[in-house]
This record gives sequence, structure tokens and C-alpha cells, in this order.
Amino acid sequence: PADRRPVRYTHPTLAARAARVLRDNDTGVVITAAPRLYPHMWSWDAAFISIGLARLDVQRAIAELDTLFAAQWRNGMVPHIVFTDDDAYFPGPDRWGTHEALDGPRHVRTSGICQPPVHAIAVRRVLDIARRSGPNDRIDAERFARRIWAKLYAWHRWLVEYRTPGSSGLVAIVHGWESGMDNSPRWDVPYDAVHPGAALPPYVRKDVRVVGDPNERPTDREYDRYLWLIEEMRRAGYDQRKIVENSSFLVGDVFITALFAMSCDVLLELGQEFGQEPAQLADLADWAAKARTAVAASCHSVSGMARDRDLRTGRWLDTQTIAGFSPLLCGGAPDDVQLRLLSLLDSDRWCGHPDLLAPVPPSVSPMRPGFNTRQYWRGPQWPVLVWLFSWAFERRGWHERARRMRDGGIRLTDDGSFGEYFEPFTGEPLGSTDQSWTAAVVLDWLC
Ligand code: 9YW
Repeated sequence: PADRRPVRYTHPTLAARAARVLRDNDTGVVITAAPRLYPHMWSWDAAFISIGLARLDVQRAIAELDTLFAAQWRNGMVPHIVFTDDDAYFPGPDRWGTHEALDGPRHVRTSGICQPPVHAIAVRRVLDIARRSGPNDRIDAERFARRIWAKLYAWHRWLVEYRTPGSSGLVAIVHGWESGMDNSPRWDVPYDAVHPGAALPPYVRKDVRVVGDPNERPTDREYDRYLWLIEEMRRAGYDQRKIVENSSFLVGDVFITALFAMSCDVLLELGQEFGQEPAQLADLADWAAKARTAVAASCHSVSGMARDRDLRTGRWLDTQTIAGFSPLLCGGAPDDVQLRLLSLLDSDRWCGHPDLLAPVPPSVSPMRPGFNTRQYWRGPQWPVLVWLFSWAFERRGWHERARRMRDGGIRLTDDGSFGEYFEPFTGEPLGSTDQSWTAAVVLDWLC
């Protein structure tokens, strides 16, 4: 039924409300990821937020990315959280203890892991929007793109140098939080091998107090593991080589690998335009090609779905999640595999499921055992992922598909709640409301 949700805003009103969310979440220094649940800057959130901001104020969009990259570690890592002074979120900077890390920045407090590399994509988008918006914005954005290029390159280089271990070619994560899809069933098997030690310092979660229903969040058991991995890294002094060698969790993330391929393409294009070093441009072309090859090589021989790989055991991880469609984003898979994935995406196992409020991919297939309509990355639909699909489809020249994704994303969010994630059948907003990146992608879609 079309009226599962009573409220549907018109596009101009929805855009105005989205703009207000970004303004309200602005502390004057950063736009927090969400008003109460996430009172800090998150790495990939900041990238999406800057895209939305560019629709309102190009200078403000640039400032947001500058703030994130001011917290870049000396080795090139862009940290997953840049902390504000608010202490309403756990784990905060003290628990991370990154001030002890050799490579960490001195003037700001950050976490000690990373998140998906979508920043070059954001810079490209901000630049494109600025060029259309007027000569002053264009000049500012071009200056900014030149200025940030070397930092983006260093960030990509870090992922290759430290996070592409072994021969799979997949970019590896050392914590589920690095994937951005924290408790996705993608990580269930590798997390089974994470055994929190007796030395895990006690802690009290704050997230479950903010969210009305704790069942929309990861479980305590999951949190013990999340915290234990931090403990391991802290003990290793955030030395990447030691962590990649010893941590209890090391997984080749196929979705990040696909995003990395696309980000390298984009960074290469920007570098060509702005006359960057040919050797660095050659690196980017090489990294993109290798990442694509790794994504294609991960595809299951029957389903075609791309797979993560547990790099501790060497086992492929077969789960029916949205990450399986990674080759549709970055390309590079054989034509027959791509066709299979496209028809799977359209089928009733995914976007064509008859009961979906909006025909966009849920985080997990509704047909998969264990699919949970309300729990975080175990079933709900996430607007930012819809944005990534529509952006990537557009780039691939699939304009009609890109438009359908975007329209579906608008349908998902037209209740004006700017939910963090959505119940796929009822469209109920879950987790936080007024989530900044949701507002940002809606703005990008509507402006
Ligand atoms: C947490 C901020 C972040 C996102 C992640 C998402 C969630 C934080 O929120 O993680 O404490 O659960 O999983 O992708 O960046 O929006």
C-alpha cells in the first residue's frame, strides 16, 4: 500500500527540511553525524555531508572536508572519528587511547581505525556542483581540489601499503567498524574467532540509551568484540604492521575494494586535470585496476555475488548482503556475471521484493535466513548506500537505473524524518532521526 506512512513531503519542502537538519547539526566547527547518538565527525559521513552542503554553501562543504583531513594521521590514514568535546558517545577518545600512537595527529583527538574511502568521490562532486553554481564557487572549489589532492593520494597510498596484505588484492579491514556496516552478517564468521580476553576493561554503552529500542542496535556480545579489537590495537600502539599481522580480525572487504577502485578513478581524473605527478597518476591507475580484478575474482561461480574473504583462514565469506553487488558499482566483472547480478538485483530477492516500501536494496536480502527488518546492518535500507548505487550507475552510463535508484531513495526518505536507516516494509525510520548524511544525500538528489 502507498499509505504505509501518513506523511509524504513534496520535493521542495523535503529539501528545505534536509537543509535545516544540516544547519541544526552544525556545531560551528563540524556537522555531527547525528544530533544525539553521534555527536562527532565520522569519516565517510563527512564525505557525504560535504556533498549535501555543496548544494547550500560551497565554502561550508570545503571546510568540512578540510576539518576531516586536518585530522589525517602522519602515515596517511584518515581516522574514522574526529572527536568533538561532547562525551555522550562511547567509545570516546580515552578508550581509544590514540594519543599514545606514533602516527596520530597531535592537535585533535581521533579514533584509531578508518572507514570506506569515498572522499575523492565527494571532492569530485563538490567540484562539479561548485562549477555549476557560479564563478566564485568554481574558483574556490578548484583551489580546494588542488590543495587536497596530495592528502587524498596519501590516504589511498596508505590503504595500498598497509591494508592490502597477501595476494587476494582485497582491501583489508581490522575491525567491522571500518567497513561502515558494523554488525553486518558479512562479519559474523570472522567475529566468531574474536575472543574478548579477561583483560577487557569494563565499559558502559551509551548508544542503547539514546535509541528508543535497543534491538535496533548491535548486541552486547557484539560490543564486547568491538571493544576487544580496540584493546588489541591499543596494545600494539596502533602500529599498522603489527595490527595486520596479529589482530584477531583481518578480512578482505569487497565493498571497500570496489569503492577504492572508483575513488582511484576519480582521483586520477582530478590529478590529470590539475597536472599532478605522472608517477602518482600511474599508481592510481594501477591501484584501480588491481582493485577491480580483486572484486571480479571474488564472485561466486553460481550466484555471481562478490564475496569478502577472511584473511586469517583464507575462507570466502558467503552472505547474501548488499556488498555482493560490488561489481555493479566498480565494473570489471565478466559480462555474464554482471547480467546475473543485475537480474538478481531486480528480482524479488532484492529490489523487486513485492513488500518493499521503496524499491532500493536492503542491507541484507529479505529472503535470507536471519534477515532482520529492524536491526541496523542486518536488513534495513540505508539511504547513503542507495546514493552510492545511483552515483555509480550514473557513472557507468546506466542512466535509467541511476534514476530509478534515486527515485527509490527519495521515496524511502520522503517522510522527512531523515532516519539513519529504514524498516524496508513499513518505511519506519530507525536508529537516529535527523541523521546528517541522510539529509545530505536527499539534498543532492533534489537540488
Ligand atoms: C556506531 C555514523 C556512523 C556510520 C557507520 C554506522 C554507525 C557508529 O554510524 O556507526 O556507533 O554504531 O554503522 O557506518 O559512519 O553515522
